[in-house]
Amino acid sequence: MKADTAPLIGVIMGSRSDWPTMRHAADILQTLDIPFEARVVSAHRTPERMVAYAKSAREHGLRAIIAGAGGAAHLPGMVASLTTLPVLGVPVESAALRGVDSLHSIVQMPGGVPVATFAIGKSGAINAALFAAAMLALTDPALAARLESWRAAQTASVPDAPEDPHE
Ligand code: RP5
Repeated sequence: MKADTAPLIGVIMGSRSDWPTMRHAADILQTLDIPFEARVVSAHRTPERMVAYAKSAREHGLRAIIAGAGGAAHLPGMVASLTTLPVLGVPVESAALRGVDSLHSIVQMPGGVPVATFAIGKSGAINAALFAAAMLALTDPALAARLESWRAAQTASVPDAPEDPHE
């Protein structure tokens, strides 16, 4: 994003190893021209960075936080415990348990501290960004139009046959 554009969405992740998944969220935000920032913020390895980030997120101008983590994926829930901004959790696919551990860690929040939880991996990252866009579009008609165009282009890109008859 342009350096002079204040971010509206924070894309955070527990490790640089999560970036191949979380970059799909960043790509969607970029495509829809939504200002965002991407940061590594680990619940376990950098807990004080996590607390500072979550506590300052609203005054920093963020409207929502997309948080991805894998394995013992406490980041989205811990961030949600520290802010009332919407937190969108993305379970990153782990090597040992293929992300089912991440999904269960993120989705099973106690009543009172919500995390909107998406699918494991790339689809979850894409949909978290689209969901954040839909939230922002409620009060931004220009963004709503861009989101409509993105969906129309997706629809137009789907072929109606499984193979090209000319191949
Ligand atoms: C989690 O541990 C991260 O979100 C990541 O998905 C997982 C593994 O991290 P690395 O060991 O690859 O840094 O905190």
